[in-house]
Amino acid sequence: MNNFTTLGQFIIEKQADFPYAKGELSRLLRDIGIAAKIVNREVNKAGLMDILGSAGNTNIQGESQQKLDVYANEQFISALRSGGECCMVASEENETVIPIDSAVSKSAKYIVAIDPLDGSSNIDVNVPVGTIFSIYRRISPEGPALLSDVLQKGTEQVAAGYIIYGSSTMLVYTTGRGVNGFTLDPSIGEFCLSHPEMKIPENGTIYSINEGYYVHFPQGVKSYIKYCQVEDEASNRPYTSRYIGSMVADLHRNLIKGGIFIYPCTAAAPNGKLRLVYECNPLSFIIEQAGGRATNGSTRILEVEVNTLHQRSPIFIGSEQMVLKAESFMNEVF
Ligand code: AHM
Ligand code: MG
Repeated sequence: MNNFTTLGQFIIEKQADFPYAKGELSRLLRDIGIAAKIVNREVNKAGLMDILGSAGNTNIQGESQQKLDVYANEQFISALRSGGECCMVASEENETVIPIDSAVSKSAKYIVAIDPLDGSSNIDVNVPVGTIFSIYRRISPEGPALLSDVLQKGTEQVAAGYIIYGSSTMLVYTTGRGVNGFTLDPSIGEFCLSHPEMKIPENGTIYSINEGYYVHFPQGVKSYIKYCQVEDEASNRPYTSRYIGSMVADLHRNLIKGGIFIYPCTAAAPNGKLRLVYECNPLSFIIEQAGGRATNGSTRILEVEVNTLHQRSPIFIGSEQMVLKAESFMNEVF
């Protein structure tokens, strides 16, 4: 018998860390894990099937939606609906929140914000894509959940995680007590603990940013990029540039190897591109729990006021020393 821990076993063992927990959060995480396996199956088949390609719709951000986005969105929502532990879902793919008012979910106390398939424009070229999720406890006392239940600051997250559909499929999550990573073993269909207590190196040599937009970046970002490219033996510069264009994959690599990911504001996108609620906050929670740092250039991402569901934010995230260095350039007066 192999000595491995499955995601299901791990979640149940960890429930003991929360003395008052009744198992609802554990069940919610388990539901997300099950939906992830279903989505993984379809993502793996993408190159073979007609499912590949644009569904012909555009999402509310005006971006063309791939069929797999729609599929993943449906799978996660339906898993959360039938699981009974979630009373409202907020998704990148839906303009407004999706209340779940089935008989079982009415009294459920958790809200899930999700980007069901991040980086989906990469699917047709076989580059890793990801799912990002964030879990909050509802704050409204009773009745149908309210929009304000999901517009909580990132510090209020109960759990967050991502799934990377890559050369292996992994689920990485935190409940605020460190970060653990599980790799899907396709032969048994289980996520197995492969990366216990993940820690991001305090410093690194990889910077990830879409340098194609260089001319549109704020001066602080331009100066930091130049800093990364200058030769300096003591600090291992020049650094390596790596940008997949699929945030989960870029972040996952940097989490393991050490690095910084930046999506700043640009002239055309004054608040950056990435969304606070279901992209920046969950990934920042994970990176902080792994010992890293995440800010918008000056303020901790998790403390940014959330006003709207699809709010965007610039982000500087990764190894603590690298993010601090980038911030120091952002704070310079030019
Ligand atoms: P999406 O949510 O529409 O897939 O967009 C998010 C993705 C991130 O995964 C990635 O880091 C970024 O967009 C890439 O954007 P760009 O092509 O502007 O560099
Ligand atoms: Mg996205």
